[in-house]
Amino acid sequence: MQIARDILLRSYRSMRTIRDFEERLHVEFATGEIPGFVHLYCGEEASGVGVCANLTDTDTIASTHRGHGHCIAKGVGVDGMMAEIYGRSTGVCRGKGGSMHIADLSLGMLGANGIVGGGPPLICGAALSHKLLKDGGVAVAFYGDGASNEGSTLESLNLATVWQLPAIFVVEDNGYGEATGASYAVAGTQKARAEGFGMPYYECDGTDFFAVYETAGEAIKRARAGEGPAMVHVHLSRWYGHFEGDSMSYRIDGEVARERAERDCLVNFRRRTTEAGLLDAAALDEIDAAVKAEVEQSVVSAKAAPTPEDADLLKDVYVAY
Ligand SMILES: Cc1ncc(C[n+]2csc(CCOP(=O)(O)OP(=O)(O)O)c2C)c(N)n1
Ligand SMILES: [Mg+2]
Repeated sequence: MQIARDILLRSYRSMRTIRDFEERLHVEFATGEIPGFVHLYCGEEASGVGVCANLTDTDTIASTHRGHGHCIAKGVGVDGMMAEIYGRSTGVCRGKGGSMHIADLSLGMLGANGIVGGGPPLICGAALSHKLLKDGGVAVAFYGDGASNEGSTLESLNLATVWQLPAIFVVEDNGYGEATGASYAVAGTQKARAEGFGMPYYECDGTDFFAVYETAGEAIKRARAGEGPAMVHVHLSRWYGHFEGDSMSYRIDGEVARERAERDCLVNFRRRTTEAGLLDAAALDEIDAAVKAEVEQSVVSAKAAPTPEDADLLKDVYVAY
């Protein structure tokens, strides 16, 4: 498949932005200035970006507790995100959502979610709305191998087929739910689950942007054409702890180092695009430098921004319909 140069450049920029944003948060979180928990998406960048490169602003996504990457992939700006994670009033949710409830409805980013298995039901609602409004939109839920065991997820697979929704279930399988291995905790296979609910199953290497883009693209294309839901099972690896502060004693020696050395989506993307003459290294270097400066600036701005006023405590929290 030939992918347009502008999509390649935009996708590389998105993956690089996620990597730098998360690596920077890893450092910043350790200072104790960031409230709450953060769960980093490093190592998983090609999944969110490969899926979202097939989406428009009309399409909707629901994310997880590990949501920064999905936000960036859907186009949310790093300034508003960093300020949000710092709990500042300039944040994309005015500092009231934080890392685990960061959202930007104007871009169809329905939110990170502290409830494991919370995203799949949300996209059934969003997909039903796309279907009834006939706006051509598709709704995508990202969820983990752990969340794949939640009743809410299994009910959503059922509902999506019953209602023939333009809904895509992206299982981001990093092999662990907190410290529990998927090989221990997940019975049967994701494929059997999808097929058991009557929807097609796709799978791909989540560290290969091209594989994710093409595989998710097929599922999204058929959903957009009114052919119903699908599951996309993405195999990937998380490079940091479940949350920042997790010592990862449950991972075998050298496991993460090997993943970093052999399955780095950015390194693989650069090698593939430059060797094939699709992009030149200078263009990628330019993106690297621009993103570095952008992320740096987002930290400076976030730290300088005010926290919300006490008087605004209940504003922007509840929506009256
Ligand atoms: C309903 C619910 N149960 C349990 C938790 C605690 N919890 C937070 S993240 C997590 C593991 C999720 O694993 P997975 O879905 O594989 O996502 P990953 O962290 O690997 O990205 C658990 C059990 C929660 N937040 N919500
Ligand atoms: Mg997991």
